[in-house]
Amino acid sequence: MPITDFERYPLTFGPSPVHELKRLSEHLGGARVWAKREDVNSGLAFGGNKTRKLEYIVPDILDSGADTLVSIGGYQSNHTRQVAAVAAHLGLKSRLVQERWVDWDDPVNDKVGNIELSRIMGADVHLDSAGFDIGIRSSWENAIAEVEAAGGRPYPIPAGASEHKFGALGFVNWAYEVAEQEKDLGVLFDTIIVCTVTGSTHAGMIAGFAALEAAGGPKRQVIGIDASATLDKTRDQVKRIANNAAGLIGLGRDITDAEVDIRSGWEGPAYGIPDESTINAIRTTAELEGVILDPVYEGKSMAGLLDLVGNGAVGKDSTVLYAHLGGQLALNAYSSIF
Ligand code: 5PA
Repeated sequence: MPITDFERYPLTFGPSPVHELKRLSEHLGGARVWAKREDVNSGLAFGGNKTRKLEYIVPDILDSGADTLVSIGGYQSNHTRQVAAVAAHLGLKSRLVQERWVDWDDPVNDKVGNIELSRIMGADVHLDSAGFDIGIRSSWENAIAEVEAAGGRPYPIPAGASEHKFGALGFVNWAYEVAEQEKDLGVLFDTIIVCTVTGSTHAGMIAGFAALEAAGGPKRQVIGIDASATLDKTRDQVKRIANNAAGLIGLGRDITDAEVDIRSGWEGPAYGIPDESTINAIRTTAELEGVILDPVYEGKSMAGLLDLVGNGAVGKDSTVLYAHLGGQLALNAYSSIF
């Protein structure tokens, strides 16, 4: 059924802002670069891409009669912070598994930023020493079982809300929102650049833009920049989720391998660890635009954008939309870099 027929529980302010990055575009001497800002999309604990995904999951949460949201991420997970905020907003509890996804020795890594806010919002935060993996984890399954054993009614939300049946719908709708905003602004974004890790953000965009194209819309390239450093796993997951979303919205065909365009080279040495290109992208965007990016996700996708536009892989006559998905709170655990 069409995306407009899926129930959506409002958690965001409405369409997220779109604006041009004029000084950055001048600096690159070519493509016009714009940003669409999920980092300022909501008043719930600074929002971000998961808040948008959760809008399509909350109706199912409320129908289920659950009293506790159970989710998982790294110590500095943006996702679990947004789950904690949505739980507070709905009057539910949250139980969060925070694994040591990043081998990062900052002494406040498990204390400040995202995890601090989750604790402030009353989440039941459990640290776990397991390393990074975007798949389904036993620690998360155990947490669900523990909530049940204690007489609670858990609602499971997987990492990044990605492997959830409705996980990609928020970004299917994002594509439709872009198409509306283009009309108002009189621009056409031929290239979208998005950071990809657990996959449902990118997957939703792929399915959404494919449906728009099938309805007579323009052809665009949606380029994912890998920040997982486990590219094959992320690519499989994006394809699977995009196909699921395509089925839900009645695209009527499978998503092709060519549509799952995920580029690597900017993921750094590991998930959560920035390299020189990440730090350069963060500084460049901050100094030229006053726009803040994080070292785990958006700094990496911006590093990809700067190189792809800079080396002509994305043409100088392109109009590029950079999806800013949030994540700045993690900067609190990376002060040593700056
Ligand atoms: C995240 C994810 P996907 O996981 O949907 O691919 O999105 C990648 C992404 N930008 C991009 C920001 C700011 C993000 O937070 N974050 C995860 C988290 O636990 O916070 C799911 C990994």
